[in-house]
Amino acid sequence: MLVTYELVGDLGVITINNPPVNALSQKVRQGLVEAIAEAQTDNSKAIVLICEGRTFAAGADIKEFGKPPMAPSFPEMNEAVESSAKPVIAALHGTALGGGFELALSCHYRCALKTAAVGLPEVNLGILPGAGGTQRLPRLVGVETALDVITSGKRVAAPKALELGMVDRVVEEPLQELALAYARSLLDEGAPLRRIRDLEVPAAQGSADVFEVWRKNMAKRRRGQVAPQKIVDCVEAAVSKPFEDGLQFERASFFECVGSDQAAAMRHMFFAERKAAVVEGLSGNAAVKPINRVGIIGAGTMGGGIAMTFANAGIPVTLLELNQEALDRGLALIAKNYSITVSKGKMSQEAADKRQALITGSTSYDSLADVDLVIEAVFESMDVKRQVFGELDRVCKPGAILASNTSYLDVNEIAACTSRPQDVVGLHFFSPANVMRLLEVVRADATSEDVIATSMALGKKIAKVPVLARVCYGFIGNRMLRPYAREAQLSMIEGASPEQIDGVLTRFGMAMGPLAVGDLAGLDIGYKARQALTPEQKGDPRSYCIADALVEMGRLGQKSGAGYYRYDPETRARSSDPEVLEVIEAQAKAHGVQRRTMSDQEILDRHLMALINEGFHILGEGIAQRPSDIDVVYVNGYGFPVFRGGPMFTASQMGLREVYDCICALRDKTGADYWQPAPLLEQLALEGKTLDSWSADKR
Ligand code: T1G
Repeated sequence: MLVTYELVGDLGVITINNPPVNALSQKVRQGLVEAIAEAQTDNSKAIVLICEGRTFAAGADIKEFGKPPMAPSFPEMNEAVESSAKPVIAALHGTALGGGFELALSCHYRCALKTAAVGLPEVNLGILPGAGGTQRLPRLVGVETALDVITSGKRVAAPKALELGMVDRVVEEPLQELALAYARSLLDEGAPLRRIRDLEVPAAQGSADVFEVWRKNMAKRRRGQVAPQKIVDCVEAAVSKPFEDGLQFERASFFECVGSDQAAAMRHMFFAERKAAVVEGLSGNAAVKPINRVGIIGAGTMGGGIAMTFANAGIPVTLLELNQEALDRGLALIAKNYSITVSKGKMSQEAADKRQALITGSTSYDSLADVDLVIEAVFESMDVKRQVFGELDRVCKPGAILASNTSYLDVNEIAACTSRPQDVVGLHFFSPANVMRLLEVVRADATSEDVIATSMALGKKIAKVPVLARVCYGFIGNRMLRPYAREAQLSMIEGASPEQIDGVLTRFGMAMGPLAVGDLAGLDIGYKARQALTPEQKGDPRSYCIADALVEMGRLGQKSGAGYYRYDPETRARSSDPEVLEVIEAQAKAHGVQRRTMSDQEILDRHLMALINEGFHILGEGIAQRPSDIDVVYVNGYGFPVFRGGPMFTASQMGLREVYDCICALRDKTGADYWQPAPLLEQLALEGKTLDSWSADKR
């Protein structure tokens, strides 16, 4: 029974029990409508609506999307609840999200456990609340708060929700008992049957201007996404239309979104992120080791960010540097980062102090003797890493996990520097490490199953999205970045400007264009890395000569005020620089390249196909476990637009045959070896197969 109804004294209790997250599937909606009807007929005076298991309803059953709507619909269910002649009181625990919170909004009162959170995260699925959320929430909390909550999709903790009016009471455990007591007190007070649909939207805030401001705000913060704009339209309708009309407007907007490509892509990402945590082929007895204390070597930007990540998750850290001065600098940087967060009002001083106190500095390896995990974040040089891992092997207790944050180096070689290669793993964080969600977990040949299982579980615990990779140059993300960066360089020398290239890719939805990213990271980094390579490893000189020339002119990117662009020293505002065009033209001449007009479509094809083709190499070689893992890496670590679902999803949407033909055309046009289609792509395209069918066959 997914929904049950019982009488407790003179109060009715409706209980939903649909594990794991009480999603409101058709059967649950049906059960709920029947239970409400039954409660009207007995001598109950009020009805408490509660859920079993770990959470109140987490929303619609996402697996039902894309199927024909099944009655009763969400609006019908909510209408039944709101129209109840007896007061219905929602009792919330865990997370009341999406359709779950909209159901709670259809109840007459809401109480919540102190630890609960509420929210309308539909925007993260490329859709909008389709069960009255955009109409009821503004009536309850006003336009501004409603817009903030719905367009951000954020979870609002119960105490804050109480402050905002999203819930009426915060209670302690046991929830059911206290919810019944709350229901009784409402009856005793003679509290009215408060139907949100009958409330007026608080007027003062509903000026036309507010909506314009939010539309512009969304165009920036959620660039390229359709749903956030429609959310603003719907909230505006809550002000301008009667409730029933607003509800219909919301419903129509919801259906426009739910069938869209953007929603399909974002749904794909939702499940992809969850699937990424699953390690294929682990034997049943892989054990997750407890990680109670972590050592981090290197207090630079990366090490400091990683230290904050653990402190934020409540795990104590020993931060190691070679000398006191470097350590002090690192600790001061962490303190500064926390104080900025506090000054923005995003964290209390108390919380910041607590986190900072979890980070202890040290200049001696011996202080790592009893940590459960060490992460090395020192300079990218095999010689340096060799030395560090030799030391770790000497001081760390048996069974400690020894991890490297390397972005490119061979983790097998690092593991071989120790007497315990089974305990060595790559944990590749992305900068700034306390902000970026992606974590590449790199398993070397000898890495034990326990260490893999522990790393993946730990990733989740520290609020990252862990993705498993095997060893190769650059793992998943940085390996794909190389051909992408190559195309940016070649497009320039062949005729495009940095502005055109970055413009095409940001219009596609990338967070930044490749050349602006280069300026941000610093052009000297790639330059230095190239110095260590043989001409053969460096590849076609046309793919780096412009970058080299700029660095040799002292144009290192943002930090020197100029790179592919010029930067205002005060505001960092970016502008075009005719000098760069001269450099490009000189390099083209020197390399015998005739520059030409390049279409935006060609630029897009070349960058996108470079990513996709490398993705197929990575899949075919078994570096990534599954196509969707590559999407998770690219969306969470490299600014690929979430509403396109990642490079592999984009390839699937285009059709593999079309992708293959596009890559073959690039090969035939350029004669370049690297445009040879990846064997796996070729095989699937020619056999008319899809990535989904390939994944299914593999299982
Ligand atoms: N539908 C179907 N399956 C879901 C689901 C859902 N809404 N939510 C979670 N799952 C599955 C998930 O795939 C996983 O499966 C398992 O449950 C546990 O999830 C009308 C249209 C609730 C905070 O966006 O945010 O309502 O991998 O690993 O870390 O306007 O799940 O075990 O097979 O994430 O404890 C809006 C989405 C829907 C909430 C729990 N709701 N869920 O986190 O577990 S749209 C959401 C979450 C909607 C209305 C609209 C989280 C969670 P498996 P988990 P968790």
